Amino acid sequence: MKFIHCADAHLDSPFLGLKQMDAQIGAQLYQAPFTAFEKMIERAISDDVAFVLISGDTFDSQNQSLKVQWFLKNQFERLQKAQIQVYLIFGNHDYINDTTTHVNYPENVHVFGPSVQTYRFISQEGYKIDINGFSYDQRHIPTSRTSEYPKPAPDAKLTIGMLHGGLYGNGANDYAPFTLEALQQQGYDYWALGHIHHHQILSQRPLIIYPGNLQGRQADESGAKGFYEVNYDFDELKPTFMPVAPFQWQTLTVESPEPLNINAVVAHLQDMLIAFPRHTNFLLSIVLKANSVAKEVQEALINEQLLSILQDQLGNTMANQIIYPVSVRLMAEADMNLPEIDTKFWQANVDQVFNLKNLREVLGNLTSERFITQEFIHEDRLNELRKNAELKILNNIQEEDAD
Ligand SMILES: [Mn+2]
Repeated sequence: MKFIHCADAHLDSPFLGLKQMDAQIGAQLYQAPFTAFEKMIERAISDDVAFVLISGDTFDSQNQSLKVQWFLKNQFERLQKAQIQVYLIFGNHDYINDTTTHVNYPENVHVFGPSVQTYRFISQEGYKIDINGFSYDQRHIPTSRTSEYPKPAPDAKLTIGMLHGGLYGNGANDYAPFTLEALQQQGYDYWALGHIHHHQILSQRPLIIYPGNLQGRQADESGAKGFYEVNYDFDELKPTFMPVAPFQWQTLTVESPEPLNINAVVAHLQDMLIAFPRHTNFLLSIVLKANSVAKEVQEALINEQLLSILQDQLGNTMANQIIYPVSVRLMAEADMNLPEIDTKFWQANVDQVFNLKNLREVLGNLTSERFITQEFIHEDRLNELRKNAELKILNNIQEEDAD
């Protein structure tokens, strides 16, 4: 018997913050989470799995759009035809509210409510499998919910817990926090987690697994994305990671001993791309690391011509594969060649100038728009602003030196 465990599909993600992206590639990227989900469904059918566990954040937004609901209904109907069950919890992104659920899902879909509940699945062989879980009914769940999960039933062959949440760590955790020990001591065989977008096996016995998202949404969600297919021979559980993301985010660092000019940047990148795998598309965050960077490259970084050039140059190198730069920046530690006194002054003051509070103040009333807050009140934007300011200062200093 097999089952699939996925999470964090984030269907209908707007993919914010991608500047000057080619419209066609942008459209494919928007479609990518849907494509990844369809690939997962195809795999479920071709491998004849017994059921699919979906551990939250299937929708990107708590306004579960009709478009996504209809898409899911169609996908779930494909599973229904193949007699595959679906167990679905909602997470902090798609938490249940009064306006949720307008589309009726087929009968093979079992949705968990806000209290922990149990669905029992009977395998073809007659084994009883219990699946426990709950859905978010609010954005934040600051208290642990693990104590609400029932002990395994004596007649159950296999017990699974579904949980959208985060490990207790250093800071606050508003997402149904749990400790590894609590999950391990529950007596379950498999914990189907969701919420963290990086796939990882937290524990082997019992298996406690984050499948990660089906498609990375931004540069820091790099690497392969997909789901786990779990083989169960009624003795042991064997999980296998299955990558399905049409696009993979990847950071590429261009290192050069010589001053980096435009020819060197392009040549280094083209060399690196030769070794790239061909099975998926790549969105590149390019980082330039060199002792010095030619002035025209610095200027092209500021006015973003460099990104345009690299998109033109690298975007069409491979047939049937997209390798597309989405950002290019200097490495933070890059030697800016600032006079020492200036560097000290800059570092002492930079945090007082470039912080989220100031950014919010600059944007004023605009921050009442949620999409503006999401797009601009962000560490990434602060870093960009800071880098651009550093480059402008650097350029002015060099011009002064030249005078
Ligand atoms: Mn989440």
